Amino acid sequence: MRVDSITLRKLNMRLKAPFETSFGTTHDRPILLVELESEGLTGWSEVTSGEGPFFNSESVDISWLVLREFLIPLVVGRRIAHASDVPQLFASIRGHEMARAGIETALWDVEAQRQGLPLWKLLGGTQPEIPCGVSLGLQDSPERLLEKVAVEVTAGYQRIKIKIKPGKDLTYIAAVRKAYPHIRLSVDANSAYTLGDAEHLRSFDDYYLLMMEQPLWWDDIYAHSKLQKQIKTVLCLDESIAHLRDAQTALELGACGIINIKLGRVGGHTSARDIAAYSLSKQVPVWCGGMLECGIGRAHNIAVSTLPGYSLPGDVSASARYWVTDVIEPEVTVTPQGTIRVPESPGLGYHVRRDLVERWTVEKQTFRAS
Ligand code: OSB
Ligand code: MG
Repeated sequence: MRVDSITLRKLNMRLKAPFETSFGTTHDRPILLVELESEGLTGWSEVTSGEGPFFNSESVDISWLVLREFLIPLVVGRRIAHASDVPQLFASIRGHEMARAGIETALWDVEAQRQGLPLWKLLGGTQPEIPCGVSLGLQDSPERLLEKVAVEVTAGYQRIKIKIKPGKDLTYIAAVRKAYPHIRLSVDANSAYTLGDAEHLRSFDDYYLLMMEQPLWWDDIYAHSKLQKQIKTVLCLDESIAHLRDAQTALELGACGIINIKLGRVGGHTSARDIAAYSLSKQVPVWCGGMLECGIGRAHNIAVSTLPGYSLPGDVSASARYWVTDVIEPEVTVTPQGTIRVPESPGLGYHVRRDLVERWTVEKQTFRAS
């Protein structure tokens, strides 16, 4: 596949409602899209960095700079046999997984189209229907949270994850568990606690949570291994896992019993697939996390979720939960059983609405081979 050109675009998209985590609130979501042209085909992807370096060290503007100055020059004009060869081309760049994933995943879309296959099948996916969960941001009161949970349980979602932080944890968890004794419930702290909170976190054991996601420092796997020894609730790592070696470290140290795989955070489909295969070999379940993506990132997440090892519902939910109008057609919808039926057409399997992409673009730059 010859990479003829790459176009970066920044879009401003407003979430239907603000999404609050322990590290901040997002309402206006800057969306960074990659459009990769190769021999008459167009691959699309979404760089999942946020508005600032709050989730990991990347941001939309930082990713744009790394793409423009370092990553795009390595691929534009080049012939690349397989999208899975891209990580090796980027071996000289450290970090910036979300920026790297932007190019790699767009090329996977091209490769799937070339072969006339849906992307999920090219990746080795085996599940034509995937189980879905939702992630609920921090709420003003337990009552307000219960209203939100009711909506999602009624819609059929198979797992409810609630965001927590110190001061907004036990009373919220207890309220949801009391109202819903049988749902699959998990919590996500986005690194809001320290090891000094171990005793407090142990009190969550009473609520038979499916998991507790990333309670401690974003970059500290060892600290999580110490916490895991002190609590019964299974830990899940999100922020701490940027590549396969992190997953190996985490499982060898006993730092978690579940891994959240985010395509951007781990650098793309090749890395995500390696982590899923490794986790499966260790009988550790994985699931696909979300970064408040528009339809393009959502479509890639759906493809990821079909792989062997994704045995828990992910944070991949309907477009309409976040967006008044999404940039893909059809929008992502969820069945009353809380599943997504995976598309069968080649590539991403969703049509990108260029009219909307153009209308919402606030910055654009195209790179061609010189
Ligand atoms: O930790 O999973 C997270 C959103 C932004 C940053 C971090 C996280 C999240 C979510 C959103 O939980 C999940 C989704 O996209 O539906
Ligand atoms: Mg998380």
